[in-house]
Amino acid sequence: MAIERTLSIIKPDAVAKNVIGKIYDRFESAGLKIIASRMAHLSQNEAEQFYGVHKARPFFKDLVSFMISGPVMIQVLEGEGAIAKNRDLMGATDPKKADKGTIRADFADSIDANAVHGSDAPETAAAEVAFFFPGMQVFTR
Ligand code: RTP
Ligand code: MG
Repeated sequence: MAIERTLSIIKPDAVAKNVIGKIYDRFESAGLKIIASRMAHLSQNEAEQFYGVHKARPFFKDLVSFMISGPVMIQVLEGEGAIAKNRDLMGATDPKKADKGTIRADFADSIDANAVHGSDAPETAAAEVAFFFPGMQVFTR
């Protein structure tokens, strides 16, 4: 399988719970490398742009308010099949439906406060990485 990059966000609920390190350990233990990262408190405009694909959905307003409710940790993960691997580690959108041992099953409280975001396809991964890390510097090892 090809080496891919994907965009991951640790959402405000998980940052508030002080589990950034525990979530990073899930990525690293699965063979994904953190090749860029930064903490940010998103503006409403940034959150609306980032989740623009959901603009017409009934949950859009709540999603944006939640994403700007506190700081987030944003990272680029790299590894074999990184996009699908990260989605597997995350678990289902609704933590009640997420498989045991996934990040959302273990750290998320609700479908809104669901701990992590992960890109869902190669096209969205490329766009989302460029959105948060324009002109990204990569540190190989
Ligand atoms: P994400 O984009 O954050 O990684 O989540 P996802 O792919 O698993 O889910 P997606 O369909 O992209 O939805 C984005 C976020 O919107 C909220 N949502 N609420 N009430 C609802 O039916 C509903 N559906 C989605 C979730 O917080 C989800 O993470
Ligand atoms: Mg999504």
